[in-house]
Amino acid sequence: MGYRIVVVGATGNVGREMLNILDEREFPVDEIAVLASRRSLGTEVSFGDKTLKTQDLATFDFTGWDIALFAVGSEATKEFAPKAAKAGCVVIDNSSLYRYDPDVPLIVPECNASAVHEMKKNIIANPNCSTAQMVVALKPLHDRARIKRVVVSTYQSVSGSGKEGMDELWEQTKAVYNPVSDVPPKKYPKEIAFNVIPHIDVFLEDGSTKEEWKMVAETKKIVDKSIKVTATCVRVPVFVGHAEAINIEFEDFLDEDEARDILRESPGIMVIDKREDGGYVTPKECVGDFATFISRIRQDSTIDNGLNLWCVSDNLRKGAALNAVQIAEVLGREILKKG
Ligand code: 2RA
Repeated sequence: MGYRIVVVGATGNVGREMLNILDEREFPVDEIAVLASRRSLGTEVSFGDKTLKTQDLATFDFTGWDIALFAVGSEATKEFAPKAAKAGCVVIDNSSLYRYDPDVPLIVPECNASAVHEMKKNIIANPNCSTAQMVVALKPLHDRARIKRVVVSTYQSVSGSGKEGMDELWEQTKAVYNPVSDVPPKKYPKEIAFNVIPHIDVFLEDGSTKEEWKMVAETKKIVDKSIKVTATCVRVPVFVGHAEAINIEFEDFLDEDEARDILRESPGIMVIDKREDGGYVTPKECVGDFATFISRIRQDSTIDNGLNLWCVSDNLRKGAALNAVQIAEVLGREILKKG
């Protein structure tokens, strides 16, 4: 016996990946419903070798359904997630709405799977894409040598901001080779083609952006509230795949070779780390993979207990859809126990 699953926001980048990953990981699905806003009503989406027609989120009854994977914005989540949860359907939400709610566990299964037992609202939150891949790498190192401080610079692909972001990069790039057609910035504050933009989400009082604040707050909630994090989040002209340059300061010295061995043995991680041409992973190579790739592991000799590493992952997968499905797998094993 399997689960009755709902995918909310099934026509977006993340919703479609959720369907792909449910199928690829052979999640025990007895029945599946795909929901979309009225605007996308009736759109067909693939689930394995099936084609499903989207139903109207506004009128859908979640009663009798086991798990709802939400891949819609905070506004729609705010309206419909409580309804689903009240109807007895566990919500796994990819928006930022519930991530900082003390009554809602924020989960990356490789780090804190047991937090599923802390659910108080029948809702579980999925972390921000840039956080998810980073904490997969931090957790095993923190368990070995306790992390004091993390300095991270991200190189985030345009798929993080949805189809519009991808379309803008595509149109602006074409326009560079076809001067007659000018494509002014719309989704982003400045041109993204052949450029990088040090601004994701809104600016906060202290001069950081909300995307950077998310990495700080979520790392503390998922791994350890004592870890100090400072982030600079940058949008880059890449379609899919986030990359991060991570500098870590530990309480105790951790040798680079031991760090490499720990990461090699850790769940969800693939270490590709050779000090030669091409001995590292780039975003282009991570697309479609489940792994969080780690390269460029090396001591930071400017401080006593420092380490640098390079972290790359498919932001639509580990950064969103895969992590959500992995939470559903834990939920099934630990709580719902069907399937
Ligand atoms: C981004 N992390 O990359 C944000 C939302 N997915 O745009």
